[in-house]
Amino acid sequence: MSAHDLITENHVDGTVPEGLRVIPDFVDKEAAEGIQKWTRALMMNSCHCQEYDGMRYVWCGKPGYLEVMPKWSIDVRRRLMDAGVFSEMPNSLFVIRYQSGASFAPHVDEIFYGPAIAGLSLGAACEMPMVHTITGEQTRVFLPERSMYVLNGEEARFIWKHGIPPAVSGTFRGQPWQQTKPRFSYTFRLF
Ligand SMILES: O=C(O)CCC(=O)C(=O)O
Repeated sequence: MSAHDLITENHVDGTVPEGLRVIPDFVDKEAAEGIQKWTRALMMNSCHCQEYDGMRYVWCGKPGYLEVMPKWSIDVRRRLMDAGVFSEMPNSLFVIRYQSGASFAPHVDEIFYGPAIAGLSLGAACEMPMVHTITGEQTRVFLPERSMYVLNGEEARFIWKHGIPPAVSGTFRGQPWQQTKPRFSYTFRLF
């Protein structure tokens, strides 16, 4: 078992879908602050943003070219490529701000989004449950602030749904967590 497997297992309660990885501290505190500063400015400009059920979101790069990919993302995207998650630099970034209690229904990302999805979490921590589309088996995934999750490989990417429930607090492996600030997610794709 590699260190990577152990890291992921610490963040999963249940079966680990093949191709799921959770990498804590993917960005350091200083980088996280810079990214959040950029995000706050972007989110204030409402002509770039859309709203849905407590979520405010923006696509950067593909699709739509609402914004060019941000400068800070170059390092993150390069590291994802170097880690073998993507074959090239991801060309799409989907940024979401979740207000307290906002949720994203369980789903499998469309096939045209490519074989890998990677998501950075900033602000509040959350759980991202996964559900097997055939057996209904559920597994709990915990995403701390500054962690990166990766869904690639057939199982994690296409056989298990993922989503963000409206929970604002909970206990994961005996550790309580609570959202006292909004959560921001940054989803990278190559398509
Ligand atoms: O908030 C998240 O990290 C999940 C985002 C997501 O599921 C998606 O963009 O498809």
